[in-house]
Amino acid sequence: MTATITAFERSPDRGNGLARDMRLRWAFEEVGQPYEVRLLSFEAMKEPAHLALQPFGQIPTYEDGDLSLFESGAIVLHIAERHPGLLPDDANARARAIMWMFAALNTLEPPIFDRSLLTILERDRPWYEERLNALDETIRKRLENLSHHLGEADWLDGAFSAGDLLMVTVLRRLQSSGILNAYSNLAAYIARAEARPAYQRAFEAQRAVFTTAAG
Ligand code: GTB
Repeated sequence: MTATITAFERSPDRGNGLARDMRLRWAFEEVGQPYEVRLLSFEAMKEPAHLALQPFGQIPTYEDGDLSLFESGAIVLHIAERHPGLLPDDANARARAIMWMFAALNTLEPPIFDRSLLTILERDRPWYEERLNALDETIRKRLENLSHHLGEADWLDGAFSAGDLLMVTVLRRLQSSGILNAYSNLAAYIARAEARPAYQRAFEAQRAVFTTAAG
C-alpha cells in the first residue's frame, strides 16, 4: 500500500521546501518509495477529521494501512526503519544516526524555529531586537559546535543518514538570515545535501504544489 502524507494546500513558504512535509518527501525519495499527498487548507487542519490524525492540527501526517503517525521526526524514523537507505545496518552506527536525528530536532531546531517565528510574527514588538540577539547568540553557539564536529567530512557520521536529512532541513531555515555565512563547511554541507537527486525530486514535488496553486 502506498503511504499518504498531508501537506499545506498553500504553503506560507511559497514552495521553498521549509514546511515539514519536505522531510517526509525527501525520506521517501531517498529510500525509493512512492507516496501520495493530501493537501489541506488551514481550516481543514483544525477540523475533527484531521485532529483525529494530528491532535495539534498541524501537518505533516502519515497514513499507511492501519497505521497513522504525526511528528515529522517520528515519521522519518519510521520510513528509515522500514526501508534501507537512511540508517546504517551496524547497530552502533544506527544508534548514532538516530542520535543525530534527535540532535537536529532537540538541540538545533528549537532556537532556529523560534527565530523564524520571531522574524515573521514579532518584528514590531518592543522586545524584537533583544530577543533576536539572544536567539542568534544561542544559534551561533550551536552552529560553532556543529561546524567543529563536521570539520571537512561530508556527513555527520559516515554515510548520509536520516540524521543528515533532518539536520539539513533544520539548517535550511537559516539560509535567508546570513548567519550561515560564517560557517563555510555548514553551507557546503547543505549544498551537498541539496544536490542529492532525492532532495531535488522532493523539492520539485512540493514546489509544484505552490506553483500550481499560484498559477
Ligand atoms: N513537531 C511537529 C512536526 O515536526 O511534525 C511540528 C509540525 C508543524 O510545526 N507543522 C506546521 C503547521 O502545521 C507546518 S511546518 N503549522 C500550522 C499550525 O500549527 O496551525 C512549520 C512551518 C510552517 C511555515 C514555514 N514557512 O512558511 O517557512 C515553515 C515551517
